[in-house]
Formats: sequence, structure tokens, C-alpha cells
Amino acid sequence: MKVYINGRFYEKQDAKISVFDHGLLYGDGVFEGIRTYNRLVFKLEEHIDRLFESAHTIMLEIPMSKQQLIDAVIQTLKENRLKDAYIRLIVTRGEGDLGLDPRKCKGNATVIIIADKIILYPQRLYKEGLAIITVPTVRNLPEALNPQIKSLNYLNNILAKIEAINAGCEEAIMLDFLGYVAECTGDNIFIVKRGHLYTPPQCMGTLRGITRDTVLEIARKEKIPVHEHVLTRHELYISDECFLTGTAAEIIPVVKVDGRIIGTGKPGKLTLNLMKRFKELTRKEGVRY
Ligand code: PXG
Repeated sequence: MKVYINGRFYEKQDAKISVFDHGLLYGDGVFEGIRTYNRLVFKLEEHIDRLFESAHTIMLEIPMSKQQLIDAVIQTLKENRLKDAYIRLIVTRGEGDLGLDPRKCKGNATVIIIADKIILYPQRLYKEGLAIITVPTVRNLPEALNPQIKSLNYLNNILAKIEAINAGCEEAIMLDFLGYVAECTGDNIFIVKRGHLYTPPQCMGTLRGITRDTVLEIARKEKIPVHEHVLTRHELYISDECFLTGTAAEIIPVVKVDGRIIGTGKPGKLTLNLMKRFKELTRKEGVRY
């Protein structure tokens, strides 16, 4: 495996950064997870745009243009000869000293690109569906650390993940500061009720997922009524279908929420149809390498 760090490629065992990098010391940085399917990078521009938006808000200057970053991603994929890959694109504040003042990093942002594989949930769960639970840890408040910023600081999500694992579940539902459904630890959440598709709005402590937006786009094309609307746990419990979306997870059905069976207890028809349409789209759309 060849890992890109600041314009050079390193073997996996040599791909290292300083212990003084503020990405490590403070989680001070931003990242993206991107997938490729049969040598097509899915929604590359959208991921690059979101990375730059996250960086803009934390006042982290990415030392490359969007096009240079796109070229570096493509080059990393070619170096690694991967047909289907999961790319982790990371930009940290860079090397500083022991003190959180970002000025100490002197604008030396670290750019890392890893091209690898990712398996989030066991394959059988895509057929059988997931059982998920609501956890006590609430999603970060937008005015504390806005979930729209895809920062390297993922402890909020990791705490929720630990709570789910402790309860014997693969995934957690995180509520927002008002008690509405926000999202899962690395996925957005959708429900289907009487043929309508619902997902929480992005303003309430939810990342505007690129897979989420793709599903909304597919649904609109399929003439399925879609609503970006606040959801309560009750609405999840009484939904006909439920599923999660994310670049790593893709689309995965949910069949149980907090011990309540969803719909028939099997992946729903509309969910299966969206999974099929999503798969078709990822096989034909994207930046070729
Ligand atoms: N919400 C959160 C909090 C995320 O981190 C998504 C939703 C889905 O967004 P996209 O744009 O990918 O549709 C994400 C992104 C993991 C993992 O290991 C998951 C993500 C990122 C990094 C790691 O579960 N998902």
C-alpha cells in the first residue's frame, strides 16, 4: 500500500507523521471518506467541496487547490491499483508545539490520502437488516462543535458507538440537543411512512451526508415524496421502513429500533429499491481513473 503524505508516497509502514501534529494532539483537522466503484470515484467534487467548507470554518488553510487535491486522490488510486476503494482524505493543522494555539503550526497543514478497503457492518446485515438503539450521548450542539464540520474530533460519535456496542448493537441513534433524532455515529437515518420518505433536516445536529443527498435525489426522480423533517423516536418506532446511509455503510436496512420491530421485521420494499438504484448509480457515475 502506498500512502500519500504532503506530495510524496510512502509504504504503509513508513507512512508516519510527527507526534507534534495538532491532528493527533487535538483532533485539529478535517477529513472525508470517499468510495470508488469499478474505477469511478463517486461524488468526488462534492466530497472535496465539503472538505474545503469544513476547513474554511475551522480556519485551516489547505495548501492545495481543489483541482490539485482531486489530482492527488486520482494519483493515489492509480499508485495503489485499486478498482474498488475507500479513500480517507485527511488535512490536519500540521506540526506545532504543546499548546493548542493553531498559529504555532505556521500554516504547515498535513495532507494525507489513504486508499484502502472498508467494511463497516457484516455483509449479512445488508440482507437481514440492523437492530439499532438510542444512546445517552447526544450529538454535538451546532453552536459548540457543528456536526456539519467533518473534523478529526470524533469522540462524540465514538462515545455513542461504545454505548451501542455495550448494549450488543452495531449502531447507535444519536439525538440532538432537543431530543429529536439526529443521526447515527457515521450514517444518516431515514424512515418510510405510507410511501413517504423522511430524514432529519441538516440544521439540527446532523451532517449533510453526500449519500443522504444522493438518496433524496434518487427518491425525487422516482417520484417518492421526500421530507426533511424533525423526527422523534416514536416516529421511528411506528415507521414502515427504516435505513441508514453513508459513504462507508452505503444503504443498510434497519429492522429493529430500541427493541421495537420496524414494519414486517424485514428490509422494506422501498429500501430495497433505493439500494438497487443507488448501486446502479455508483456503477455508472463518477470521475474515472
Ligand atoms: N454522519 C456522520 C456523523 C458521518 O461521519 C455520515 C453521516 C454520512 O455522510 P456521507 O457523506 O458519507 O454520506 C458520516 C460519514 C465509520 C465512518 O467508520 C463513517 C463516516 C466517516 C468516517 C468513518 O463509521 N461517515
